Amino acid sequence: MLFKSAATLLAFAGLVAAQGTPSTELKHGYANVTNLNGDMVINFTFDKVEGGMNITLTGIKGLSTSVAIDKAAGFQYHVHVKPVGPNYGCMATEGHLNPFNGSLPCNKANLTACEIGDLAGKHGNIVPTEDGTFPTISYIDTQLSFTEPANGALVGRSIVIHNNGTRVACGNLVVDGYTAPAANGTSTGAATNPTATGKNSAAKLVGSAALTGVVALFMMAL
Ligand SMILES: *[C@@H]1O[C@H](CO)[C@@H](O)[C@H](O)[C@H]1NC(C)=O
Ligand SMILES: *[C@@H]1O[C@H](CO)[C@@H](O)[C@H](O)[C@H]1NC(C)=O
Ligand SMILES: *[C@@H]1O[C@H](CO)[C@@H](O)[C@H](O)[C@H]1NC(C)=O
Ligand SMILES: *[C@@H]1O[C@H](CO)[C@@H](O)[C@H](O)[C@H]1NC(C)=O
Ligand SMILES: *[C@@H]1O[C@H](CO)[C@@H](O)[C@H](O)[C@H]1NC(C)=O
Ligand SMILES: *[C@@H]1O[C@H](CO)[C@@H](O)[C@H](O)[C@H]1NC(C)=O
Ligand SMILES: CC(=O)N[C@H]1CO[C@H](CO)[C@@H](O)[C@@H]1O
Ligand SMILES: [Cu+2]
Repeated sequence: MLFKSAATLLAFAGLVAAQGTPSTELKHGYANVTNLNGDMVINFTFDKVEGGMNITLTGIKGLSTSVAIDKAAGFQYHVHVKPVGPNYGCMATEGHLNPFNGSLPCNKANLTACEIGDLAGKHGNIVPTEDGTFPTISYIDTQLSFTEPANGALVGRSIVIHNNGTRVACGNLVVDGYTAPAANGTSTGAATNPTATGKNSAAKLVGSAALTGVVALFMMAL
């Protein structure tokens, strides 16, 4: 019991340090996450609330047992550091949002040890259903912010959905009041390659060079 409280306190202290001064301007965002055909879809909304970010997944379709290779673990999803690339290449999104060098798999009992962009690790994978539909999923994430920290903010990022290592759908995070760089993509493609949830400790907002090498080094299947 005592140990548990101590762990909670530590985690809380970590969060306070991580979040910094909250923005009073950016409050709402969304990500329209799809595959190429639009038959695999999750609509994400992000609302800044007291205590963190209210993340809601609606209109979920296409995440069915028939398309899932790994049916038991289901679909993982993360905030990735870069926007979706030309032709909606999900690989262009590079690795996970991970400014504090968290690790995989996420230990839910100690969120400070998780990658902050590891939404599925922190809040649960989406285990496929037979018809691929789900009721709305909603939770508060205590670590994510539109603006903080500068190298780990949500603006300019993307969301990627995986199954058994393959990137099956992706979409840019669009934040009201923040002008994202021009997107190159027009529709989302399932990645042809398994892989690639690299650690991105050096991630900066869009435009960071020198990242590719880091990602390549840390490539791992998920
Ligand atoms: C969101 O994705 C769905 C499915 O691909 C598409 O029908 C819809 O037009 C998209 N909306 C926006 C605003 O991109
Ligand atoms: C989070 O968003 C959902 C969907 O909009 C809403 O139903 C829920 O009340 C919100 N929760 C909080 C704590 O704001
Ligand atoms: C998903 O979001 C897009 C853009 O906001 C919207 O056009 C579309 O109707 C939404 N679909 C569902 C099923 O909620
Ligand atoms: C994360 O790791 C990188 C590379 O090893 C290091 O430069 C950076 O200071 C680390 N950041 C934190 C918050 O520990
Ligand atoms: C939680 O994780 C952090 C970062 O890895 C670590 O420093 C800390 O000791 C962990 N706390 C507990 C209670 O395990
Ligand atoms: C779009 O493509 C151009 C030309 O390849 C590139 O300079 C730019 O960085 C790309 N933008 C994004 C958001 O990927
Ligand atoms: C359940 C399942 O089919 N898992 C597969 C995931 O992908 C690896 C290759 O990366 C296969 O070896 C597994 O069988
Ligand atoms: Cu991912």
